[in-house]
Amino acid sequence: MLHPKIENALNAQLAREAAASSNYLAMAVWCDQQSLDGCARFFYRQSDEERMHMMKILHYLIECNAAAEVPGLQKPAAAFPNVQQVFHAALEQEQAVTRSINELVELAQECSDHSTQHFLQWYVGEQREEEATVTKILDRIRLIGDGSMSLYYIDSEVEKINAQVLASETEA
Ligand code: OFO
Repeated sequence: MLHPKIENALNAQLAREAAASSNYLAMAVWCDQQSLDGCARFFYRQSDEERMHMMKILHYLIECNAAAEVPGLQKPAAAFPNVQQVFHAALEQEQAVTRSINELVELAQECSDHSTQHFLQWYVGEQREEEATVTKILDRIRLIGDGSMSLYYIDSEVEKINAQVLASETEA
């Protein structure tokens, strides 16, 4: 049986993952509408991943015989000034999720909940990878600069990073 504090915190995290999925979907749509196909693919995949993160928590709560609440969603931001800002928003979102996962781990430690600590380790690793990937994309965007061909090169670089992420997921 989960401690009520853990049950509440996991439900809050479940809602954060759902919001992240919805935010990424809006980013994907924006990129798609700008014909940034590589960036759109990146965010569609991220949106699917965040939904999977949400579902993992949902199934964990059910497995633990705890309450699992399906969250309501706020309308995500749908307009962005440029592609750099989309990836900045993505990094900020990942950093916020990392903070909340770390707080959850600390709460599970305080409650001596070894099962939840073990469950959360997967998220700790996932957050490290996701922050690293978005940081790499922002570094490439900075290197490419904002010359006339920059959007084309940025999109091609993101497409390469998509291929690398997919290859590493297939290996795992
Ligand atoms: Fe990257 O947010 Fe889920 O865990």
